[in-house]
Amino acid sequence: AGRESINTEIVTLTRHLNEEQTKHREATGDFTLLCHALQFSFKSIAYYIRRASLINLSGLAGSSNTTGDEQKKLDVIGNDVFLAAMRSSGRVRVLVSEEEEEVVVFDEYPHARYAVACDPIDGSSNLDAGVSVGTIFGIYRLPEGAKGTKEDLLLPATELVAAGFTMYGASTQLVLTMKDGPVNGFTMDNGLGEFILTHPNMQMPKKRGIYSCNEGNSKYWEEPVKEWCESLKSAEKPYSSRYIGSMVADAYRTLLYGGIFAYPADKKSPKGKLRILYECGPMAMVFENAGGQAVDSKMRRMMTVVPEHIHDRSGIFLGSYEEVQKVIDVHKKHG
Ligand code: AHM
Ligand code: MG
Repeated sequence: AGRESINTEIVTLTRHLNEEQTKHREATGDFTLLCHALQFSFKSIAYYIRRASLINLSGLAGSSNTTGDEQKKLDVIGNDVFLAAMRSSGRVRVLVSEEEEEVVVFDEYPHARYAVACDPIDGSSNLDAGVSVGTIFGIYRLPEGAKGTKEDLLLPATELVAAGFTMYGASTQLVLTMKDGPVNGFTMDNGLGEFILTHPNMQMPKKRGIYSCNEGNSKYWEEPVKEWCESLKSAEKPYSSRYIGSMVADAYRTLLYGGIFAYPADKKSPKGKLRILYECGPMAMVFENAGGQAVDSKMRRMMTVVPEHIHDRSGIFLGSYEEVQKVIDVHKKHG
């Protein structure tokens, strides 16, 4: 009696990764090491995001800018942190970042076996308002003899060995999935400094009346998209509309509650807005592995779409299986 009930059998991300590694007898530990470096970059970015609002709002802690240097924007910090972590892991050969025009090649590690695509801080236009932002990432295993060029990354998401995202919100949430594996959700415990497995084997609801898109673009939408959206609003029980404008936050809510997130290609942006390699592809893998669907504006399975260039964009619909099916059905009807 009088004993506090403290759970001492928690599964940290580190433990989870170790357990995964021992399941695969052929595993060399390279992938696990890469994930540890990823984990560190998420912790750092979370930390800098928290600190940045202090520095900017009240000029506290480390803001002394006597040299007149402009404070490094968080986008740049996020990118630098991510790149440094990936480089120092020694396991990454090539990397694509939203913040880098060209592919980044780590020539100091010619035998590294992985390629990484990422958006270090997605939704950064929301940062000053304290709205959640996130990091999206996808990891590919390089084939034997890969030369370490951008071609190594011009792959469909079906080739991903792992993908996921971290959301920097009221708490920091990490969602991680491996090829054909379950989707696991971790919550950062700031006291312990560890990601704790809080959402094992995430399965999203098959349907839910919530839609999430920038309806301000609707005048540019193609006919099937307009019809689909109208049908949600005129349903017997009309859908709720939720749009944060930060993909990771909108996607995380959709994953938990169900519904659909859409950023269609339209007459103004015929190729869509979101990027295939580090926004659409990894998200599609997470959603499919959680029992949902993801398609592009041509109603192709998102995971099969191959980018021609590293920063190529695509329209996307992702969410609960039945909600995405509705979009597909309306498009079929239009032929
Ligand atoms: P970014 O990579 O420049 O941050 O843009 C991507 C963001 C997504 O997070 C979000 O889904 C979308 O842009 C919102 O776009 P819009 O403001 O056009 O609705
Ligand atoms: Mg982005």
